[in-house]
Amino acid sequence: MSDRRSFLKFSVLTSALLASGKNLFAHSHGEPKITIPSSKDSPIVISTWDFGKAANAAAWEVLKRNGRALDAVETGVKIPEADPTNQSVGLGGRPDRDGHVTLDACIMDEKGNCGSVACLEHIVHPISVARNVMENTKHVMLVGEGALQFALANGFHKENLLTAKSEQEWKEWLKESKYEPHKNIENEPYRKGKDGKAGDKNNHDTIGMVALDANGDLSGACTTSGMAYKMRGRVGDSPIIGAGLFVDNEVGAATSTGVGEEVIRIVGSHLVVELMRQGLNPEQACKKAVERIAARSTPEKLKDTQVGFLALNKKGEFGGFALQTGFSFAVKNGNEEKVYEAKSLFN
Ligand code: SD4
Repeated sequence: MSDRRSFLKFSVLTSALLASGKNLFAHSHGEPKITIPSSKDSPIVISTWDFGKAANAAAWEVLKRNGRALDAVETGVKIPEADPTNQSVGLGGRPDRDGHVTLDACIMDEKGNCGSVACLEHIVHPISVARNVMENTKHVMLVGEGALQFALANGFHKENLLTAKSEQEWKEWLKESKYEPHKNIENEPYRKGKDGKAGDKNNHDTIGMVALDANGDLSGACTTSGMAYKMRGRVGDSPIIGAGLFVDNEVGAATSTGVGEEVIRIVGSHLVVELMRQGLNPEQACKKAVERIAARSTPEKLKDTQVGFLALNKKGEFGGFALQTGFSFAVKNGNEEKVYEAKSLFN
């Protein structure tokens, strides 16, 4: 059956079921389980930071045609990955302290399948390599040389990801060689533009994106060049399933940004999803996870740390929460296209 015909059949079926007030197709063995989204706001896509807006727009092109959330999130995050002016994701990302741009990414679908690459060099779209790992290997995660080998064997091309701007900034950094994880806290000097005003749009972090499609299925993707000037071989939370991203199609999906070490310690995104399972709404769940990080830290350390969580539940409700001010997230559905400032524990 053609895609269009199956979609028409699906639409007629879903309209009838919605009219009858039923929320779920009964299904027997071998038949696909089709959940009708209970929110009038689905499909929906949300992603971290204000640069998420452009990524959401690309994802929306897939979602609005009743495409799969998995395709939407991959398509969406490829936008910042390919943008050389974005210095925290993909091409143009800031390098490690030895000058290598090393990328971390993961992806997860509605069936709990997942794929991930860490410390991958020379490939513009690590998210697509992660999807390849998920779909074409028996593994979840490939790292470093092995991940590159796999990418090259699967049609990806080797490219230089270090742009002149990132290289020049790295050389400046080398003069003092002082590693300070980016905080991405409002009014931090590094977020200021050339005019000295806060909010340089080029200074952002990881993109984490989660989406709910017209079929009621959730998927997520997360991709980053990680903390600038990190140690060679350092891997953050972003490619770690459960830390930087987690999807449970019964409950919701969550993703994170900020200092990855803090997120890994509490397996943050999995925690957020489990908190939603216990009945918290997305913002409350993100807040609880942030509070857990705070409870395990010291005021001195927290002052220099930013972590933000973003979550979407099965009903299409969304929310985010951060340790510090300055964390924004972008939302796109049939009704709105908006960037929200997340609430935070500290001001
Ligand atoms: C990491 N979480 O590598 C990523 C980077 C990031 O704000 O989001 N920084 O730890």
